[in-house]
Amino acid sequence: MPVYVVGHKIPDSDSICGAIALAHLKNQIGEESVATRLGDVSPETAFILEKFGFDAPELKLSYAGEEVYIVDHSELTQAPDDIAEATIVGIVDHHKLGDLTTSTPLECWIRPVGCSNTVIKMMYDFYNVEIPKNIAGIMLCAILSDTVIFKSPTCTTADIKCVEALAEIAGIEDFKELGMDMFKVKSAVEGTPARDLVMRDFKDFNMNGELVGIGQLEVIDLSVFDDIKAELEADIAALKAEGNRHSVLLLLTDIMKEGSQMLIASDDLAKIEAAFACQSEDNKVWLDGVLSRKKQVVPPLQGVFA
Ligand SMILES: [Mn+2]
Repeated sequence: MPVYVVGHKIPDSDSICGAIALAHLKNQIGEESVATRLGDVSPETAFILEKFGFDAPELKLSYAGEEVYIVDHSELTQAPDDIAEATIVGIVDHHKLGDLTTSTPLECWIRPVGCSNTVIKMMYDFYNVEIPKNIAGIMLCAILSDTVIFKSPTCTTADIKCVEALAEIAGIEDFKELGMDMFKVKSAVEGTPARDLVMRDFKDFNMNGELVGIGQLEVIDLSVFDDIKAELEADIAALKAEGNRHSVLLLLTDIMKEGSQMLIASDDLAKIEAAFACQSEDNKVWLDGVLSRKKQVVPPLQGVFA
């Protein structure tokens, strides 16, 4: 039976490209592996897969009785629903350590770098396996996406060196231009239903027993939201009312101005304001310099929920 290599729910490019890249590596070292996914691929990921000639990994939601290698998360809320009935054989990640646990020993590749694919490149180097051109291409794109073309505070020297090495393998001369092409795809939000945008890159976090959902849309100019911001605000309020979340936050990130407008729907607005030492207006606030959910948004929230 193969090991299924799977990223988080509502998969982003790191989760999809990472699953493909890691499954390839595992197959090369004699461990039969299949890349899978927990949801639809985003337009950005579709752009990457098409550019380098890959199909999306197989959609697979249930893993009971299977062996699983987890990519790009270690949170129960982001893992397959029946992960407790699966055997986790490994985790490759670059987020804070979550609440997944195991009953058997496992392999862990967790590093405080900008992208899981940077860690996967370290795994290729460790096993001395050559990275095929097209896999180097998708890994490079995932790193440019996660690090916002190196602008994110999560970006490290290791990520930059990794992109340079992968660009060499993939034969990509201007990787920054490729990065901008990806963010242009991400910025095409017109005509997409508000709920689809809210959920496009959405993660739930268990904050000391309270569920907090945080979505993020990274674009090259916030004016793309001018006509739909009211709909987005109404939708996060509706999403909160439908479920059991304490708060739903949506980050509208301007990658050129390097900051985010946060839309807030919360049972306790003052608590959210306290996390960021800010004053919101109409449930909105501009957070200058904030690009990273994992490094600049989740930790201060965790602080106020502790
Ligand atoms: Mn990632």
